[in-house]
Amino acid sequence: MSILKTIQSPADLKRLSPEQFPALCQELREQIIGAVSNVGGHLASNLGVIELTVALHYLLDTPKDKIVWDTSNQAYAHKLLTGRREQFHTLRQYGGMSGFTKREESVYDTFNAGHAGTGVSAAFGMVAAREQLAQKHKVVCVVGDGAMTSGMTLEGLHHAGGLEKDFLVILNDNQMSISKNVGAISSYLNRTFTGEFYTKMREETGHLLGKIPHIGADVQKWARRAEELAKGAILPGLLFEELGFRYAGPIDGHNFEHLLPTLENVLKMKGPVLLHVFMKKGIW
Ligand SMILES: Cc1ncc(C[n+]2csc(CCOP(=O)(O)OP(=O)(O)O)c2C)c(N)n1
Repeated sequence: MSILKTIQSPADLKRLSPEQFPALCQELREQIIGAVSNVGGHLASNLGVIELTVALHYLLDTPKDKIVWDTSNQAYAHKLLTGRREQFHTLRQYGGMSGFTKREESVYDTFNAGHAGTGVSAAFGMVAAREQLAQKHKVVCVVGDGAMTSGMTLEGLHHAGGLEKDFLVILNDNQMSISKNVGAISSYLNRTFTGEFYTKMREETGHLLGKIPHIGADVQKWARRAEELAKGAILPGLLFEELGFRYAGPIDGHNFEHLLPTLENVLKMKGPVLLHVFMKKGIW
């Protein structure tokens, strides 16, 4: 029985148990591949953010809480979970659904995007409006590593980091723009550790330390502290910390056991926070 067909809005998603999410993600992938095979579109970017999209709509209270998808070439799963499954076959066709987010199309689409690099500034505008109106909702911007190299993204981070209002930026780091990412920020992000290497190292060290009788658990605790310090030195958090953001992550963007608790935590944090998530473009 299809899980996706039972979801008319994120309220239905909240009724599922997280154990059902992998099966739901599989259905989302099948729908997206089916539609893109017919009409073309941004296949790889969309397959890469499916777990993140499910986790965000599960934890946030959209449309009251706002999600801004930078460029919005990766919003197909967002569209499928927000009441547009039945029109999905009209994607990118005359008179049909847009391939990008479009406010005229849905209350869940917060910004008419298409140009890369506009998301952080647009989302921070929504943060500023919220503060003016003394409202309480959350604002989350998902921005790719390609768009992170855009001047407007850096202006947005600079502005948000200086004003210290609650704002979550999620860096969707798949090490790819439309083709391989280039330039200084891209090499900075990838300089020393890839997410896979880092996660593996952390798991293996923890596992080995835990095996040492009597002292294993204590050593593990200290190793975790040392790891936090080392992370600051070897991972790219420093750039964002210097811009006034608290840096969290990196985490595996395809693993709900990492995604859900981490997102839950960062959504509770005060001030500007950047969560670094590693994704694989085109993952099936
Ligand atoms: C200003 C601008 N330049 C180029 C493009 C073409 N374009 C569409 S998607 C994309 C890749 C963006 O990469 P990234 O931000 O890493 O997001 P991903 O697709 O990897 O999730 C580009 C360059 C665009 N939409 N806007």
